[in-house]
Amino acid sequence: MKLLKTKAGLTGELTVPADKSISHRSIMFGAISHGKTTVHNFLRAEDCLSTVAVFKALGVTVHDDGTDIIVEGKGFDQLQAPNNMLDAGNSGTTLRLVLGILAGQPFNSKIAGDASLNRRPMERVMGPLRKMGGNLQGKTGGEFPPIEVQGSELSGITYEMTIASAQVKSAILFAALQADGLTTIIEKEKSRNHTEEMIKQFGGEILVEDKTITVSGGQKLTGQEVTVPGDISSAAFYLVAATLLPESDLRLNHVGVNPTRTGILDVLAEMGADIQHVALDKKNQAADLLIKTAALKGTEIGGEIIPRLIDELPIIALAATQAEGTTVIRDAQELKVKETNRIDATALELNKLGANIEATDDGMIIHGPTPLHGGVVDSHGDHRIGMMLQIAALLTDETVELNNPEAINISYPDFFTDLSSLI
Ligand code: SPQ
Repeated sequence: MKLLKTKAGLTGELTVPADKSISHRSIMFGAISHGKTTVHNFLRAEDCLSTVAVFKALGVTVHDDGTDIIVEGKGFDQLQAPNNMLDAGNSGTTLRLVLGILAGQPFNSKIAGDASLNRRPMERVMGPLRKMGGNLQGKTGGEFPPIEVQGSELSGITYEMTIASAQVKSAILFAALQADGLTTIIEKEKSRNHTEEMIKQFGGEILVEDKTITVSGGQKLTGQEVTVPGDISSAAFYLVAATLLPESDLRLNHVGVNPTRTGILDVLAEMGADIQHVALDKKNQAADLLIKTAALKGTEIGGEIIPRLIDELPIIALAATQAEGTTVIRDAQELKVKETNRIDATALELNKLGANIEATDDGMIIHGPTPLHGGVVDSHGDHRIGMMLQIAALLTDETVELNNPEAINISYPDFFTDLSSLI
């Protein structure tokens, strides 16, 4: 498809779609709790709908009343053996977190996803779950889906994480809630903490001391009302577009600003962006963001900040192509095992449009500023690469065509309509 163009900046205001990570978890916690959970502002995008379908297949009543999603939870004990293989679609979050739930169930199950998800590594989750007593096997004994799970009883463990991953941590936490005794997780770097926060929100107990998390098994959780804030990972595309385009004046309403997710705000501030927080909603960890055009300079990004902005690195790389000087991104090897290899895809596609990006083993070196020109680019079936390329297309007067744009429906089905309303 031909991508949207603009002659000026982004102006007006927008409420970005609901947070994907929190939407997934609201269904999962609703399902394992007792009583009704009502989810306000659920993200009705393909990934989160995969989570809904998985829990329906496990016998949970989930319905959409047109405004809210209602989950009728009956606790871990009432999940039922699925009749068929569970389908996580394109969603790594669904597959990995559900493995933590399935590992402690008395029944056998099997789960897989689409071609992209079936190439993503699962040993990182299966390893710790096996240590807890889980019985999980990947395809032909390897680490890729379909994953077969035999019903097992779990025991608490102490686990020191070897990668910074909220999905691995969350899978262990779901297993820990069903295990005998205490489980302690020591994180490598602090990653998004929505699972920990929701254990508390649903009435459970969890102790978090810096990177050490302790939870006991056998807790009874109770259904809640959840309000999902806007997704900072979706807001990221507008933060960068409004910063780079001339004469922008944009307001993004009720964006989630949980500090484990706001690495992009820190990096853009360091690069010289003009982004203000107003109307803070402490209860839902959200704020309105006001963005004006600004000139950027290159920066260095690595270490503990990486998990706080991992999904935003492709759009940050685009920002760096327009910044004065060199930007170095390191410690981001995890980008290679997302929906596609996001290091290679970002460098390859942006270089087609005139950028100067070197892909490295754990990140990128971006030389800026480079004017961009037209061309034909590809999403590689990855929603975040597709949206980043649309923002790149706004930076040139020439035509940019995007192959495989439908990938964007994974997290943001209204992306093009929303963007059109601001240009
Ligand atoms: O669900 P999926 O496909 O893994 O989604 C992605 C994304 O870009 O939307 C990654 F591809 O986000 C992950 C994120 O990278 C969502 C997530 C979560 O909700 O717990 C955690 C991160 O993954 P990880 O592997 O670092 O734990």
